[in-house]
Amino acid sequence: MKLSIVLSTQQTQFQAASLSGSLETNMANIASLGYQGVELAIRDPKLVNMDALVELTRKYGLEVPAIGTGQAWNEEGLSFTDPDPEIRQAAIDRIKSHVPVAASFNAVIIIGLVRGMLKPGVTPEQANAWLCEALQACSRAARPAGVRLALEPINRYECTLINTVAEGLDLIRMVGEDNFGLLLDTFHMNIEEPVIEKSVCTCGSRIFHFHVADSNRWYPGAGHLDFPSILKALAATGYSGFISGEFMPKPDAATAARKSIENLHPVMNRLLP
Ligand code: LER
Ligand code: MN
Repeated sequence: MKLSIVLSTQQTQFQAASLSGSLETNMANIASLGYQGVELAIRDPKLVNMDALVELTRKYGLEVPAIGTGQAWNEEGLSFTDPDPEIRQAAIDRIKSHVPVAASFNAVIIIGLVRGMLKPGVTPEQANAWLCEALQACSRAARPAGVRLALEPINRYECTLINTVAEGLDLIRMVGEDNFGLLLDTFHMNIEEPVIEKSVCTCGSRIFHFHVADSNRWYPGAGHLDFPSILKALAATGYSGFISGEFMPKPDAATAARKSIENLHPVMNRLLP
């Protein structure tokens, strides 16, 4: 397991994007702190100079384990479950447009809030059916490039569809594509899961990516989550991917990024000597 941290390629309203601002300065800082990867939040691949981005990650020796896509919902309202079929199609097309980007980094595509929210007049059954169709279309489009998609169960206060790991696993069965799995986030799990370690274990090989923040959404170590126990459960599933820091920039972004790696490194070294 390796450590990465979330970085937005554009200005964003999302509060827990751990770092934002000048890409190059941030990548230099991330690498100098000892992170091996950077998770990139990209609203629209059309708006990003991919060659420059690939060059920057190479320059600082950073892998890109995952691409975040939630800004397409936050900032443009694109959603897999909107009653307007044009908006649903635009959301599917947007996620498909991330496939070449993800392939060039060997990254997973994160399905966060682009799943949408239940809108008035839409039943949960209808929303789930639209969600399933969209995920099948995107997973099938990603398969030839060897790209995987990871849906993140998001807590009930931020999202009305797929809040828990159990709901995520039901959706995986409905979608029926083996390049579709879950992204688990300790902040959301602390709100929704009765026992975080048990849910990690149940999800097993369907864990395609992992976010860490503490109970208060500050850096790990600033709240009351038991990271040694959670990461031990994660290691026991055979997960060998990245653990990605996604927390509030508190007390400031640089301190949070430094404290997170200072607190997690000893835990990981004990687990994987
Ligand atoms: C994104 O990874 C996340 O955790 C959500 O809170 C997005 O709103
Ligand atoms: Mn997350």
